[in-house]
Amino acid sequence: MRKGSPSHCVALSGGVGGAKLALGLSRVLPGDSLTVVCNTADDFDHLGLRVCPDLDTVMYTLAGISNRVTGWGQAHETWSFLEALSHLGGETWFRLGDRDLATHVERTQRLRAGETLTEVTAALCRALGIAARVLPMSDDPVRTVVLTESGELSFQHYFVRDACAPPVSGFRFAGVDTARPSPAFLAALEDRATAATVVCPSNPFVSVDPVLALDGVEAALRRTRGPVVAVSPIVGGAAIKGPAAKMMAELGMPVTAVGVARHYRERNLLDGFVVDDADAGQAAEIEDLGLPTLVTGTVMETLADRERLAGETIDFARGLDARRGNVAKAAPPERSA
Ligand code: FO1
Repeated sequence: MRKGSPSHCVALSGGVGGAKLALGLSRVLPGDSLTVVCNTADDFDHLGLRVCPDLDTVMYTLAGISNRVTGWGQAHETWSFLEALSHLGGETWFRLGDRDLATHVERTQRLRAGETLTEVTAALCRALGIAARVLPMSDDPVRTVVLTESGELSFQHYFVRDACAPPVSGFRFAGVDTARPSPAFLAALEDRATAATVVCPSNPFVSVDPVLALDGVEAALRRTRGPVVAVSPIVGGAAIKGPAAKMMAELGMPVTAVGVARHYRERNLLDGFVVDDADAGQAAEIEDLGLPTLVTGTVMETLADRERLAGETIDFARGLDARRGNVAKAAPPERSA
């Protein structure tokens, strides 16, 4: 799957951590050999505009215009719109920069004109000069609802307005029962040229699970020709960014790479798992779950880190039962109590 090879790779991604690995993958694979499927359950309508944070983080990262300090939004951003809105007494808890605003305006216009989110995203990617294919998980609305002690919160109210403070007891994905996965997403998984699927180091509960919850996705992942490997978002008992570790603790799970591996393995979705050197001591336990495990540096500070991890992850996937073909994956081991 190195440059020059015809093989294709599918990456499932949330925001920041996923986008970093997607960038690495985009740089070690030929331009048309990567499909990045983004969570859209963080999306919401704000100030009359459709905001798609994970799609935008991935797009901006692949286009080289992401804000590396915040992890979301664009670099070299200005805030005139927000300041003017504040002056008028408008809602400013969710910060839309001037450049970023153009994306939401253009997306909203196109959606209102009847384009699908897949079509709009393709147009935005073309305009930003992105070679990889970036897809929303669905063209239909799915919205994460966070279950907390004090009731249900919409995702952005939980995440941004309340700074992830309320303890969580679970999640539900409103709309997922009727939403269909993006046809291009399913086609990519079914494509015989797809040699590997990478679950990026994104939040398992609110970035990856919404994708997996779409009708037909788990079955397509079990059928896809190439191995499915996940990179742990938990390193040394903490999340690199975001509330994944806090959520695991609140849900009563061990805050470990093993905890993440179990979460996916129980659904029989993975063929391999990647953990950080800091968690090398957990590799044997993950292997005991039936998951071959690669131990390597997964913290992506530099571009070189992203490229190295991407290259190692696809080499690892390539080394996993490349002859599996359409044979169904083995059943997961019995759950331990
Ligand atoms: N995250 C914040 O913590 N504060 C913000 O004000 C904020 C604004 C924002 C604007 C556009 C956008 O695409 C993303 C934005 N995010 C912001 C990130 C967003 O909440 C994402 O859902 C999370 O990063 C989770 O992926």
